[in-house]
Amino acid sequence: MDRRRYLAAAGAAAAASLGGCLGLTRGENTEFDVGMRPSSFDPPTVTVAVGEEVVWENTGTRDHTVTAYEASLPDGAEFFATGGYESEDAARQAWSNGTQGALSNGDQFTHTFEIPGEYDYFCIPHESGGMVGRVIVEDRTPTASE
Ligand SMILES: [Cu+2]
Repeated sequence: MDRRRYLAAAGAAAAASLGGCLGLTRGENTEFDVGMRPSSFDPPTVTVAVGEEVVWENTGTRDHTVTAYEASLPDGAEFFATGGYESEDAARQAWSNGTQGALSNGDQFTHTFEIPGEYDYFCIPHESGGMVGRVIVEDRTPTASE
């Protein structure tokens, strides 16, 4: 290959890898904030500002849930769970009645956090394997990068 061709190819490769990096930054072409491995959330902890939305995506092949630990919710905060259940009990019940509320590969779940504080959540089928996560909601204005 001649030198010009080589440089063009190298440039395209550099641009592609740079794009991959930017894809992981919140707000820069971000498709989701939290992915899912076979038995963990990735990353397990995310920090957002009040009023921001968190997007989960099942990036793995096993079914998972995103289910809030009701007892961990800050006062006045809304319960959240895949499947739209209104309580942790209802979500657990629905899962045991035929894996209702499951997020399959490529499915997304979003929740907007309106009350500051720490929110712990888990995946029902993999809770015993330690599949838990936390959303920290800070009482501040979102920065431009978010
Ligand atoms: Cu899971």
